[in-house]
Amino acid sequence: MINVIGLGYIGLPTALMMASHGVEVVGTDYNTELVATLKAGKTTFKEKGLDELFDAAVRAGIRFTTEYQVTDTYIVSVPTPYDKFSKKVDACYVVAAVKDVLKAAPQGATLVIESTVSPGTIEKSVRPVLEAAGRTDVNLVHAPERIIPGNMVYELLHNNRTIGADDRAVGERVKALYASFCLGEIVVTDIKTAEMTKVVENTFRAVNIAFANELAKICRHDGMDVYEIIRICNMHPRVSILQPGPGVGGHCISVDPWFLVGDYPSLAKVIDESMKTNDGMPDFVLNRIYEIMQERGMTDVARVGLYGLTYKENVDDMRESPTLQLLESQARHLAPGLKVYDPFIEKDVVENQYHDLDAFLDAVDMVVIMVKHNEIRENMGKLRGKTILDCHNICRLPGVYHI
Ligand code: SAJ
Repeated sequence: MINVIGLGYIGLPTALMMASHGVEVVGTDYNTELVATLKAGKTTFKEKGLDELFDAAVRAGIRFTTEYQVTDTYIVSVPTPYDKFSKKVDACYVVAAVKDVLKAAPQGATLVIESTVSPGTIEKSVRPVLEAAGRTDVNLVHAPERIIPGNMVYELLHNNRTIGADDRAVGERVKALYASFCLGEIVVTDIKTAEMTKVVENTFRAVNIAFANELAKICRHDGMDVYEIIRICNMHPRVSILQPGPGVGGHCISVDPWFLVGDYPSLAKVIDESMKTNDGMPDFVLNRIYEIMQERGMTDVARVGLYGLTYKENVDDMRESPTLQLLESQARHLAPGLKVYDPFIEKDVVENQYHDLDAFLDAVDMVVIMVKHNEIRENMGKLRGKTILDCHNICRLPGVYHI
């Protein structure tokens, strides 16, 4: 039996996937409300294919609880934020979960850490917990996930994976467990290499996005079309530039690269600058809003609406969302009153938030497309007559503003 600890964005789909592929799984989370929701037969976030996967796992017998189980294999999938001051990974949730696992784990159990951590974290922060508890019998493994929100179920099945272990035989055993559902190639390596590869993958993407964002600023400065330039450059066989945008959110690309800056401050220069560039994008958009308002003779901020609150399209996750960052910044620089709408956010989370697209559009003269949800792509006709600042280049009509 596998006990998956942490039933959030990664732990839940992983537990469901294993259960629906014949593995006996118990999912544990300290959040009683979350466990109650799952027990009541409902998923806790929206994701393509998740409800179907949930039903299959329930039919296969998955159980949810707040209790840690006595079993031979644990998978820990809890958040790893970064310390805003030192930029280093904050492994407190992982350490707390490991301590609780050790209370239940029998001799020789295997403890798989899925949470993203900086290279050396398991050695520095997790192994000492085992040693202090006299539990060096427990096998430590790192199995970072690589799935992308918005396409998690497909990617869980098809992505290649990395398993880091002290002992090759243990690594191979855990590989066999993931191979119960994973169709991709599974590489077995050591723990520190596995830790580093995961952080490097997200850092690569962050730096590439920062490059695109910097190009957007250069092009804006001199009236060049950054999207056309990137499109043409990407026709070169060895060039593949990502897209500029209103900022980088989520709990991965906007967080993990900081671990390297925190651990190697004098070495991680490009990474540091890239993260600052990405973090500066919401302010850049705010400035664009202000410029466009002036150009259009608009004076009332309350007639400007931000479309999208989530960190990216077609997900309901608002962590580190560029829109939330922009609103925070706006509170400092511009009169308050921007209107906001997101079809994926049902609860009221910010002021002046709408829950109906038509009502939102009626209330504003200018629409800033912060997130390219399918809904807005399908309803561009409703924006006729509005001033549009399209931060994602989904509309190339004349008169539409871009970043
Ligand atoms: N973004 C841009 N321009 C782009 C692409 C993305 O501005 O060209 C922005 C998005 O709008 C969003 C942010 O970047 O705000 C991050 O979105 P994303 O779709 O690039 O990535 P995440 O954070 O949802 O998922 C990433 C993925 N990592 C890589 O692709 C290397 C995923 O595979 C990881 O599993 C995930 O992080 C994670 O959990 O670490």
